[in-house]
Amino acid sequence: VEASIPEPLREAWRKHSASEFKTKEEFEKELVRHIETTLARSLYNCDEHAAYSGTALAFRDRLIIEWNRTQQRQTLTDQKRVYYLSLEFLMGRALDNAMLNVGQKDSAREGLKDLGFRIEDVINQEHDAALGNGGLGRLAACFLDSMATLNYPAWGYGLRYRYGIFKQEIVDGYQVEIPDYWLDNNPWEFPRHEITVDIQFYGRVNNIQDVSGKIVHSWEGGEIVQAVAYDVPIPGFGTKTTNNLRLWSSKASSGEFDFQKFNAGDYESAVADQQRAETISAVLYPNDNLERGKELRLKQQYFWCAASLHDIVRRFKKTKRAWSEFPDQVAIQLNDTHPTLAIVELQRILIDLEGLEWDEAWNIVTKTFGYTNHTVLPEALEKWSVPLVQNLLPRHLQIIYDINLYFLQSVEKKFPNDREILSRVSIIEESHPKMVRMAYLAIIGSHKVNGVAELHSDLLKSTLFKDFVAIYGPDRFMNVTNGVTPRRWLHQANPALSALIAKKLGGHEFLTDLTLLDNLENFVDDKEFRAEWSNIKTQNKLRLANFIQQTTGYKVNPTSLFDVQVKRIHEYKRQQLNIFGVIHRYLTLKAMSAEERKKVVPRVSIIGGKAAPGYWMAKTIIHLINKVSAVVNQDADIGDLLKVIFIEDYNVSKAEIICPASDISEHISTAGTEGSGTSNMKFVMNGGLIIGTCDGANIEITREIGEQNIFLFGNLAEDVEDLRHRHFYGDFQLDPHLAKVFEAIKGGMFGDAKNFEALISSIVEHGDYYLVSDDFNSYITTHGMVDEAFKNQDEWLAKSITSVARMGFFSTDRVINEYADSIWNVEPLNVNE
Ligand code: GPU
Repeated sequence: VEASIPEPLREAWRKHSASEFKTKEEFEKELVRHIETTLARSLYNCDEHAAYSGTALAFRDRLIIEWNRTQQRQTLTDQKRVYYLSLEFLMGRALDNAMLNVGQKDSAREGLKDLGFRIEDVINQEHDAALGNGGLGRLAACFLDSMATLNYPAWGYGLRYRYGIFKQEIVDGYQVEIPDYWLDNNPWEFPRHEITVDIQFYGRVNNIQDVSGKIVHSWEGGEIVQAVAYDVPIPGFGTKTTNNLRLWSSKASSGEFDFQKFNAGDYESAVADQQRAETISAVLYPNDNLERGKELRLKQQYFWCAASLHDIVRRFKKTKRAWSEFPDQVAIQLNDTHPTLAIVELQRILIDLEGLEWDEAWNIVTKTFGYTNHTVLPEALEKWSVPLVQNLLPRHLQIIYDINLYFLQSVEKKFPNDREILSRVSIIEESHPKMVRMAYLAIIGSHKVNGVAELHSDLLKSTLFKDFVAIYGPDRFMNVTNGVTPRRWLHQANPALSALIAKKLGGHEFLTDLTLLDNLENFVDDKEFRAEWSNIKTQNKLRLANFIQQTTGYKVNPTSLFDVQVKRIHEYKRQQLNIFGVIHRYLTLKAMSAEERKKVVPRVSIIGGKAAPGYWMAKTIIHLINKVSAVVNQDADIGDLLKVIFIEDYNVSKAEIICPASDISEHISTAGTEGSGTSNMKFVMNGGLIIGTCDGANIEITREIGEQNIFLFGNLAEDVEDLRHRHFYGDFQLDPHLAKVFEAIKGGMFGDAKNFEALISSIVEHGDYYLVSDDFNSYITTHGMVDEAFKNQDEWLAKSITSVARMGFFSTDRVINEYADSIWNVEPLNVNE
């Protein structure tokens, strides 16, 4: 409903229109006002959490003022918008980011000090917004930051889960999952109870012939669930743009259905219906790189796609343009196949509700969508069983069949003598039950398909999507290598390094043009600069050491080499390789003489990450890490030479402490399995070196920073298939060093050996799918080179500075500009007019 105030009455509005604080004084006034009124507290009962809430509310006011202006500006200029559809947005904390992006952190620091608080303690009160599993969700969050910073008119669309990713606790070495209820007094969201969409499920399709003889499809019956919008403001860095992230929450439709039941005295069943509706947005599925085909997940996907598309179409229709202009106004990016139903839903809207012809509609659809693939792992590729889709979304299944029919007809025309290709590329897999292959549907319904790093995009073209390259030609497939936002991952996480760089480069411009970092190379030999650089790393390691002591009780020596692997626990990411390497190091140390030990570089191995609750092998790996930690850390004979730390409940805010503190970090996936990886970029940007395989973006990082600045090891992607094949036919030799590690485990050195039998037999008996044994020797040898290199601190420092200087490519600003140019065809808005 439009409720615009007529021009003659706008004077009073203009006079009293909200304005943003610009000084410490004004901030204090806002803060005290919020604490005393909004929060109903006072100076007699204002704890740190109330100080956090008040500060957040003061900044939220600022954001919403800019948010309003941005939306107004974008409506007036009426140009093409981008919609980023993602089931995950791993945002982390918002307050520090808001302070830095609007450029008022100093006002806040001083203001809070005046009122009796330390800004760091206040910031630490915030609960992470953890609506994601890992890299895919964090990438979406970095994209939002870059899109706002670059002034693109862009919206994120997601689900407002009541429970984000679970909180991980370690009990007796085992992972235990605790629900993450995070919504209580979350100041960063604005409920829009007036923005709702009714979403239909189940029911049946009636095919009716209209007067002209045309068949009209009408989807009837079933149940209705209501989607309610919650908006989260996304401030750009150093710009007026504040974009919107719209998250949908499910609730029972207020339709007559409930009332009838209620009036009939069936109160309990009315309440049960309500709860069933609310279940849709209740919980984030905690799987990373794994799809399990659960009906509720499909419901989530349709609920979110349908609500978002309805919103987008509603906005488009307000402009009164012809449908043919839709792709000139709207670009929709699919973050993996999770939102693929949006393709079908738009086609349904256009033909069933708006009366367009099939071809005209399909032309609009394919011009509108772009699809990003994030993995080649078969277990992560979504397939939905046909009976499931038939039951939940009967009309959509018909449309999918029609899309498939027309597609296969065109393939047949192109390859008339190839019968095989039709079954290979069919959207419907002819299995029992039949399955809908979502990636194929996403390719067919989009005009561009991209992978997330060069190797990954090449693998897509040469393996998974090979037939589609033959069908559509190579132009539909492209690469856009991932990045990270330097605002959060350098400026916010490592303020000292950001300040030092700014001092050297004469300002903070590098934060919005990261390629400017290359000027740092001029100072690699600058003595004072090097000393400051090294000192900052030491301070960051101290901060992490303190954190480790507070959270684990273990004392680690900050002069040791800090070796970090933090990411989701997965066999393909090979935390097992890491911990076997640690055990090998421990055994080696134990066998050394006192003289030999004097030459050893002391090391702290830090590992963190969550395992999917149903991923038993990943949980076994966590268990082993914790058992090794317990044995090694209490071994007085070894002392500081080796410490093993498992970081509990790894999340975005912990990553902000960990990334700046690493000397070396591990990105050691089996070659050809990691889409891109993005923590590799965060670590190098913070002056850490990396050890890694030739996989994902490691390859491009190497190309940028130079081979001499990275520790690469292991088999290449092109050799993996052959090695697996050979193992399968019994050609497998356990690496002798690894054999010793297994002997130690089997001998009970880390508790009951039975606990780890399956982990060992997956390698020794079952073909070593992830090539842990094949890469083991290369891995430990390369770690030996890391130790040697660390002894020469001068050279290490040069590598660190040079690497940071060459990381300009890995900003999500570059990534977003590439998407905008080659997929979305959108321009940034001029915000200075
Ligand atoms: N990724 Br599929 C996830 O985090 N979760 C998933 O379910 C899938 C992919 C990751 C890739 O594993 C990682 O290599 C990549 O850097 C990231 O997406 C962002 O593209």
